[in-house]
Amino acid sequence: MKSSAARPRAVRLAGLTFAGAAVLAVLTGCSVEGVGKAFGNFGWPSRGISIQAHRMYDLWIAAVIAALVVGIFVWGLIFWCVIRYRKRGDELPAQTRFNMPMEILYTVTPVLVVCVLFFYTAIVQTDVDKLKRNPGQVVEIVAFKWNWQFNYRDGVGAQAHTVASTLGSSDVIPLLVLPTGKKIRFEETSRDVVHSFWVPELLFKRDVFPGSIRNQFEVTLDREGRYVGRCAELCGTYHAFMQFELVAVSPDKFDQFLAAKRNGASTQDAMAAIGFTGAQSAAVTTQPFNTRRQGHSWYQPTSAASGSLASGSAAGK
Ligand SMILES: [Cu+2]
Repeated sequence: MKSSAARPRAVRLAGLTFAGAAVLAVLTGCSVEGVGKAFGNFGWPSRGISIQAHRMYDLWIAAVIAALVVGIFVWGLIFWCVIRYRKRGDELPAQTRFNMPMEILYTVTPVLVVCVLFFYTAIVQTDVDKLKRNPGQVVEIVAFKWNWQFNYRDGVGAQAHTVASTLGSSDVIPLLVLPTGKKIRFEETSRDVVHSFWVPELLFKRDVFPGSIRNQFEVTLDREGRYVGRCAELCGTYHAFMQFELVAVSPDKFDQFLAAKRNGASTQDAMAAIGFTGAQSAAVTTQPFNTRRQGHSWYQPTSAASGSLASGSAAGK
């Protein structure tokens, strides 16, 4: 039987638990996005430009909020114990060995926390990895040392045909023009070594393997714009030169772009046909690196700032 003195403490503990739950309810009542924005995304790079990226973002923000609620509750208990049971004299307090309910509580609770985190992670991961039987657009990503080729396909799988294609070179950054609002299937293959297809704003990258392995993934873009893409696997000397640009446009504009490409237009002309004229018809988020790797193309000391790091790195771009 518990003593009557233990009851107020139990009531207080229950009160704290209730307060923690109330804070959680208030926080989850607000939009996850709103809370995330207010706190600098809690270290997450951005909300991304695809529906899949938003789900990963929401998982991260919600996990941090839950961790903070648990953390604040535990810190509260710690400080409460520190103050409530601080040393008041030389008399040794009552020595206890263990408390079975407490032992069970602090074993079961972390297991529950891990289970909840695992549950939601598995749901989001399955969702992000999900492939549709009939995606809205299929694009084959061909990586090679050291550039990219993007093939617009007429179906899924290696047996489908390429209907239009964009090839990058040392002088021209390849543009990957894609529609918003459609599930886009990426099918990856490499001509030589392992590369990695990465658009930071998608919050996603997947390795590109040579041989028979054909990695796939799908995204649904929901924000028009132009975003830099990179190779994220150290693939050799000019790995850093493997840049491309993702151009997300409306479905109507994409159809016009693809029609122009199918009629034999260059990517730049097809871009001009959907309103990206002049300098806008080429990449705007990145530019080709200087491939002439001679001393003077990397480092040109100026008379004004001779030998400074700033002038050296500017010359190297
Ligand atoms: Cu690469």
